[in-house]
Amino acid sequence: MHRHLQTRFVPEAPGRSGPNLEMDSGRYDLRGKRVTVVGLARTGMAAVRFLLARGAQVTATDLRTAVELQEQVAALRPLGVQLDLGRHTDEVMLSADLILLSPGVPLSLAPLEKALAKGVPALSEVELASRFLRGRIVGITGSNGKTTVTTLIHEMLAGAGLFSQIGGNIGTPLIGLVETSREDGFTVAELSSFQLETTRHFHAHIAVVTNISPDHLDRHGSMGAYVAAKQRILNNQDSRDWAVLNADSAAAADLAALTAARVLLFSRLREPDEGVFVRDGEIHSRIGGQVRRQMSVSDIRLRGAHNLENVLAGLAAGLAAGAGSDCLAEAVRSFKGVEHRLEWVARIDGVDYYNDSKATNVDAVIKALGAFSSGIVLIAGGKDKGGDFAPLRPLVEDRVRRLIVIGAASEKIAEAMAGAVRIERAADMPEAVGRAREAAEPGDIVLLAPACASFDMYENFEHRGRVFKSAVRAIEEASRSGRN
Ligand code: UMA
Repeated sequence: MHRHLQTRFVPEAPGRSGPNLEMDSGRYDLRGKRVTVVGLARTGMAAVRFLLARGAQVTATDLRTAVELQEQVAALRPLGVQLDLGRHTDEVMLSADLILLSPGVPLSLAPLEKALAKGVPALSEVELASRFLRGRIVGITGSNGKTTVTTLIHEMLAGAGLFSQIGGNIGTPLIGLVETSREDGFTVAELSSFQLETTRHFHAHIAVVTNISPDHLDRHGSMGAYVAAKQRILNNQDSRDWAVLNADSAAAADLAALTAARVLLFSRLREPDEGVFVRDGEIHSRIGGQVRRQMSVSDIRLRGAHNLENVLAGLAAGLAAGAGSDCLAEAVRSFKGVEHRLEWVARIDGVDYYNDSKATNVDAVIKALGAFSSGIVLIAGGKDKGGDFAPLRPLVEDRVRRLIVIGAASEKIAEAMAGAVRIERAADMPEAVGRAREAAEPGDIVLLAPACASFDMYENFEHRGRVFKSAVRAIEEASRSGRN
């Protein structure tokens, strides 16, 4: 028997008098309904467009002013959208038939609390989207690894010849994927606790929980409330569905008791009764009691134990979706990870190049260095965030062959690492990559892991990562054409 999971929030008051939102064959009938959209960034803009196309009367409100939201105002005014900017009033919430929340908007807003108390329904855009999306939803939540697992599952399904589209917290609001969704296809959705907090009918045909550890406690107030939001991903599942849970994360594995779906556990450390696991360096599945070898751990290009877990999660979801083992193994072999997160770029003359431009702090660089045993040529530096580089020293001493520093923090890093490793200075990224190439020996790793922000030399970490990759590609080209 399926148990509805409780949180402190009841998104739609039962028995509320007033317009019925659920007339259109289980979907919300939005024609003529007064809908207030809260937040006008990516989610809000996509939601407004969706609501207008379905005949709703839309009001949009945002704490930012009309001056700050010039582009949005210019786009929405001609469409007849009422705008209430620079504040959130009681009126705009209380007069609505439905309130649609952007994920970044907390439920604790005073006017919103008043409206909820009066029984005005408030939903996340993910809830609304899920009522209209055609086909099956693969929902991925968790504290870490969501983006990697979401991307991998999407690539697995597409590689198996299935129709798959990707969105959610990863950046594309789900509401914008309704039009392109297909009855015979999948929508692979990264879901944050913010997006899940106000779901009601949301139904994941395959739900994945990568792991659960403390996060976003400022918004949710307590670990209990955070977990309660995450576990809503299992609501409304039935015995035809699948829940993919991490056996090595107690808080995630405990959720098995809360779903009516078939459970697949994944584990690096043990062999679950049903699920995906590692035995002697080989990844196996056991589904319906049948053990099957799927691929080797060495097929995974991504480094680090956390990435092995991510692959196990993706594989379990891929099997649940019905993709063939060969296609899944091929997708893992060619999966380079998410851009700028320990992303494999190329192998040139036996040296592997990795882009970890997202490693903007010392902790992230410790993780990156931990993913390789030795022979690392490290490119670091950029805009110093005021942190202490000293914690890097033991790993640098142990694993780094040469350190190449760039950007404003060059001298501070060089000082902190003096005597631990040979250090060189480079004026820009192409020079740093060139020096790294000279220093690296076959079997080595060239790693961009800056431990700094990028704003001294680049627009953002993505820009820095792209500059690194194009410098690597230039070397690759030159090497191929024999010029080097
Ligand atoms: N706003 C208000 N009132 C408030 C709070 C915010 O009006 O009380 C307004 C802001 O002024 C702004 C707008 O709301 O104009 C911002 O809304 P938003 O923060 O929901 O931003 P979106 O661009 O719609 O992005 C959201 C997700 N953002 C958050 O969850 C904070 C994006 O996740 C997501 O990619 C996108 O929807 C599409 O689904 C980002 C994120 O940081 C990447 N997620 C967190 C994380 O990964 O840790 C959860």
